[in-house]
Amino acid sequence: MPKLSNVLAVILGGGRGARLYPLTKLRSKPAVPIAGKYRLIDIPLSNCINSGIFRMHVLTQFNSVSLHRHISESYKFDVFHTGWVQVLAAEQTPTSEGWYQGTADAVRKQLFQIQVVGTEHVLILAGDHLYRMDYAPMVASHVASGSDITVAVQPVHRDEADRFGLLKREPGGRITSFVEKPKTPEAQAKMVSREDPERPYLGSMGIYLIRTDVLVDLLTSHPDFDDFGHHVIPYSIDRLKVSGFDFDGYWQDIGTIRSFYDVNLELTRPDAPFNLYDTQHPIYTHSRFLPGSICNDSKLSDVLLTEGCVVQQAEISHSIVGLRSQIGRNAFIKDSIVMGADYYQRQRDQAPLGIGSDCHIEGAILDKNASVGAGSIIKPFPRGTEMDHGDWVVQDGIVVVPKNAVLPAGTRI
Ligand code: ADQ
Ligand code: ADP
Repeated sequence: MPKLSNVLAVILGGGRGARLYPLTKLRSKPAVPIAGKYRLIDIPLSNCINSGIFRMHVLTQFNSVSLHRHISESYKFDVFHTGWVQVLAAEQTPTSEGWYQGTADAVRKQLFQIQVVGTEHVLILAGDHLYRMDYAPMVASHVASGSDITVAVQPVHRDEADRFGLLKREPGGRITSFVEKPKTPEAQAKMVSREDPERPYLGSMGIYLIRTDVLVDLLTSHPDFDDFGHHVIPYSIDRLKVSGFDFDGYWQDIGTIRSFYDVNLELTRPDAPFNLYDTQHPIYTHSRFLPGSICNDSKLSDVLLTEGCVVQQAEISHSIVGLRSQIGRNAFIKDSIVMGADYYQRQRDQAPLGIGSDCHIEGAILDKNASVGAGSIIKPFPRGTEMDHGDWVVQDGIVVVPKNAVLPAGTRI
């Protein structure tokens, strides 16, 4: 087995985060809360730690205070350990103007920081995927096959061909053709490579293991390559040894409000495809020392209830109830993500945190520290509806109440 200490992980923490707006209004994408108590960044960081990769860079556009605080307070390696997690935010330097232009440009702008670590390989990961993966077999396959680049691959459903980089492989695993998100039926038909009519394509998971010298050479000699999927991978397949590594576990892209909503709510079922209760491969996060949750005279079914909540005479189904949530009497909550709060009480003259009494909340995402006044009603819109009301937003039919928002009593959405 090759040594995992020879691999540096580089996690792409997101561009403008437009597809997850307004969850990204006040924070960078990696800091978006998931499953009631974690943040998106905890997923790839935990996978790295559980795989034995202890050096991680997180590239992000926003020098977000909450991301820095989360990482520095949650990922403290002990003095006998050489690991670290470093946030590298887009910055102006003498040689570059700033803002990352795309995934490859983000890596290019931090090449110096990547090279100084001195590992032989760089593992490039996305910051918006939910999956549990041991990267060690991928590293072993990459080294054994002598590949310059190894791409993690999964079968792709016939309806999703335009969302992925599709590829074809020869029997030894080498990738022979690659098309980034083909839009036309003709272009998609050319990429069929599997017998299964439901999942006829093989797609890139956007996870790349690259020899460091190859990465440096590719990005410095092609300053116009801004994106891995559009530029680096298609260019490399004819000129370098690029292989596909099969990953058959659960894996979901959560880059849009709709996929974020669906994937979170799937976690409310005891047989959820992503297992948060795997003690061998835990998902790490900030340890908060919160008390247990109190549920008083309430009815809960398919609810992922986290710590520090107070639920009073409420009826909640198929929902996530995040940290420190306070839910008032006679509230009805269905198909919703309630992210909870950073604290229990606001200043004395401000609206109380949480969901007031007699509220009806359905098909919504309530970001942290939201205050929903008593008797408010929120119902979902038809799929595809987009609206920006200011105090709340509708994305693909899902009502999103932004962080710190205050909805007065009797609000109707
Ligand atoms: P997408 O996921 O659509 O496709 P992209 O939007 O480039 O690709 O995002 C990849 C990752 O990089 C995401 O985690 C994103 O947040 C992050 N990212 C994007 N722009 C960034 C920037 N400027 N700075 C920092 N991080 C940034 C990719 C591949 C496809 C593949 C899918 C699988 O291009 O070939 O099939 O992933 O999901
Ligand atoms: P979360 O539950 O969102 O992970 P934390 O448990 O880290 O948040 O902290 C809860 C809140 O307490 C933070 O959002 C922030 O408002 C405040 N907080 C925590 N640590 C600090 C700190 N070091 N400095 C200032 N505020 C902090």
